[in-house]
Amino acid sequence: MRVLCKDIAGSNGQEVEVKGWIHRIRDLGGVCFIMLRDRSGMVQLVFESAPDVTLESVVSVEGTVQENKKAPDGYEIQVSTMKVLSRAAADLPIQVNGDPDKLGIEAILDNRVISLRNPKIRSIFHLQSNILAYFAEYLRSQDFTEIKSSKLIGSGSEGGTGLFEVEYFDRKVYLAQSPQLYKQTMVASGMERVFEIGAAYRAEKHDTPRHLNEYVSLDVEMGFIESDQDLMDLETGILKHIFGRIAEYDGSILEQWGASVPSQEALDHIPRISHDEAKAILSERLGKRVFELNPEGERELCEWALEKHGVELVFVNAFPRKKRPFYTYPDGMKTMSFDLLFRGLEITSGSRRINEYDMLVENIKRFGLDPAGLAGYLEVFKYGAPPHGGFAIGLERFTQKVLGLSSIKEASLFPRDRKRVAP
Ligand code: AMO
Repeated sequence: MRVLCKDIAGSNGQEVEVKGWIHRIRDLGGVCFIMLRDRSGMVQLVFESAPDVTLESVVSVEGTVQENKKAPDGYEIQVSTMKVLSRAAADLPIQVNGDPDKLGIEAILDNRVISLRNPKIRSIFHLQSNILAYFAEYLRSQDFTEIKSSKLIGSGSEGGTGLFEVEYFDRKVYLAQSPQLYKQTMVASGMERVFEIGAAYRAEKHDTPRHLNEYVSLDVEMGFIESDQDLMDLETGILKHIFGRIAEYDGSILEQWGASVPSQEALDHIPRISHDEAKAILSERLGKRVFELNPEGERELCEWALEKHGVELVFVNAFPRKKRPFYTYPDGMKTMSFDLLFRGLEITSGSRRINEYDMLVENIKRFGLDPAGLAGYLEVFKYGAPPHGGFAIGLERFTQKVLGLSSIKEASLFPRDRKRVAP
């Protein structure tokens, strides 16, 4: 019966079968060491002479476990038989068993699936899978229901960012920029508390280390809130849970990347400052008048938060009305909205929403939009919608910042940017 590489340790003298990929071959003449890799890790195989096999071939091996202090985990397998299940061609497009930093992002993405054979690169997506589980786990514990809304929409929700048009039989629809309007209506449906994990599409032309044209949005929407403060409380709870779980279960991945997560104590002290305060802090620190929060400002504000509050995150709220989408609840000339910055990057936007029909119609017009185009959404607010709000965390940005990846593209399995639609 097959055992995993990680389970070899301690089973001295046992006959085992392991299956996996050939990671490294070291032929010393008279003895040949091969590292075999499976999903759990690696084990050293010992042969009397070099077998006829290539790097990355898939094999099935039988042999006896032996203790050997010089072997990577203190144990190795003396091979009796090896079967090649799938022979790899010798011209590997990238080196799998080297340091991923030496490969370069374009080579990694051009050869995405082969690049994932490298355990360090693959670990990004094991962590991402866990982040999704921790996010859902916390929200379910708070009585949130998971929804899946359509990604084909009739009108945009996030003014200022482009839409991808899709031919839909005899008319045009768009790829969803966000599940925004659906998640709000689900609060009004009586669900009260919902979350969604799904793809979001942005037809933005920039090519930056923080933008994708398709990303995964972790969306939350909650009814019966008073203000954006309730939402920042909820997001703090989510982050404490996710970071706590990562620290508990994903230490080996953090170690591979030389990364760490904020402590539970630090997360109790995330500062909440207004957009005006943020600009004042930045003007003072940068020695020039700052009018808006740009990437340089986001980095500097996180430095400030770390110096003053001992935490690498900062909430910025009370953005001006014109800077936020039409659904955002106004508060004088400002709004009940916020962003969360983490290690120099915006990872979340959120707000209380307008839940009063007349106010919503008026605001839609104020933004130069046509209420008729949003009729289905608007109708919901005519018939009883609670005060509510929510936010969205970008999965790839979050992963990027947890592990310290230099580009967001490294945190997307199959990133889509202006040039890349394959693999
Ligand atoms: P916003 O447009 O700010 O807000 O997006 C929320 C979060 O999603 C991520 N994100 C992106 N990640 C990668 N590439 C992109 N092009 C990209 N655009 C956004 C970021 C960002 O903070 N409907 C609102 C959310 C809400 O109010 O509930 C919205 O979509 O991490």
